Amino acid sequence: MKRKLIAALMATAMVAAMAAGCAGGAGGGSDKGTSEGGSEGGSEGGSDVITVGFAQVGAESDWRTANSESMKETFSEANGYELIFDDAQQKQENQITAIRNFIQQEVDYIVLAPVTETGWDTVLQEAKDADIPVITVDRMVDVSDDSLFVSYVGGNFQLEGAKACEWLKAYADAKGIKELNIAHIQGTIGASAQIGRTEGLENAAKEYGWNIVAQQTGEFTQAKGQEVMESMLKQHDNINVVYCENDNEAFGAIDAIKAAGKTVGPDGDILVLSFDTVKAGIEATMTGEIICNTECNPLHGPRVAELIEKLEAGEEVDKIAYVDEGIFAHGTDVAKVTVDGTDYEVTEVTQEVIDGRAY
Ligand code: GYE
Repeated sequence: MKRKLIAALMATAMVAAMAAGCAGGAGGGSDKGTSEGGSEGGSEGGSDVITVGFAQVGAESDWRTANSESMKETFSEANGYELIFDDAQQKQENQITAIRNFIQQEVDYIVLAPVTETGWDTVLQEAKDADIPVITVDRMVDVSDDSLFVSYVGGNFQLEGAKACEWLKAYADAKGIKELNIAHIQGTIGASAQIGRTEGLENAAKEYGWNIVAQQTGEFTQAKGQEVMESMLKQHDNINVVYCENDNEAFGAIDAIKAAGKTVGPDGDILVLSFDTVKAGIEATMTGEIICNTECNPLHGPRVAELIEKLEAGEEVDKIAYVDEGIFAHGTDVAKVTVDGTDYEVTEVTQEVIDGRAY
C-alpha cells in the first residue's frame, strides 16, 4: 500500500515537538486520542509500516477493555504497525472527529467500532474519497451505500439474543416456571449489540407470552446497571428474571438485587441472564449468580489484522465475517438450544472451562 509521506513528516514533526518538550497527542486532533507509542517511535519514513487509525467506542465495560488490549497487542510496532488509538468515550461525535483526524493523517486503514449504527454516511464518504479503506469491527454501521466500508467483523447479535431466549424458554420449561416477569436492562440504544439482543428478547416475549415488565438502558456499564435495577425493583415486586445486555450491567443488577434483600441464582428470587462471558462474568455463571451467559468474543485484533493482510495482498474479503460464539450456563438443565434449525450446545461452566478461556 501507499506509504504516506505526510504521515512520515508528521511523525518526524512530532518527534521534534517532543524533543522540544511538548508532550502531545496526535497532530491536528482536538480529541484526547492516545497515540499508542507508534507515532513517536515507529515509522522512520520508507519502512513498510502500516498505519491504522482505530476509533474505539470507549472503556465502558470489561469486554471493551479486553477488546482494546487485543487491538493494541496486535497492531504493535513489532508486528509492523503504527496504531493511532482513539477512545471516543461512548460519543459518536468524538468518533467522527477521530475519523477526520485519521483522514488528515493519511492513515492506511481506518478501523471503526461504531458507538451506534446510524449517522456514518458523510464521514465514511470522506474516507472513501480519500481512498482509505474502512473496516468496521465489533458493531455494524447502517449506511445507504455498502461500499463505504470494506468489511464487518464481530458478533451476530440477533443470533446471540435468540440463543439466550431459547435457553430461557427451555430452562423455564424444565423448572416448571409458568410466568416470566422480565426486567430488561438494555445496552447503549442504537448500538448493534443492543439492537440484536433486544430483538431476541422482544421476539421471544411475543412468541412465548413473557411479560417484559420494565425496559431501560444501562448503557453497558455497571453503575448504570445497578441504578436501573434499583429503580425497577422499587416499581415492580414480581420480577423473576433480569435480562442484562452485558456482564457489567449484570454485576450492577446483582448488587442492586442483593441490596434490596432479594436473592439471585437457581434457587433464588431472580434469574440473571447476561452476555459477553468476560472473566468475572463466566465466574459468576459458575456460581449461578448469572444463570446463563451468551458469549461475545472481544479478541478482534488478529481478525482485523488478517483482513488487512488480505487487502494488502489484493485478495477479496468477506463483507460480513461473524465470529463463532458459544453459550454458557450454570448447571446442565439445558443441553442445547436450536435457532433457525441449527443446534448450539450449551457449555456448563466449570473451573476447567474457566481455566481454558482466553479472556
Ligand atoms: O457486549 C459490551 C460492550 O459492542 C459487543 O459493547 C459490544 C458490547 C459488549 O460495552 O460489553
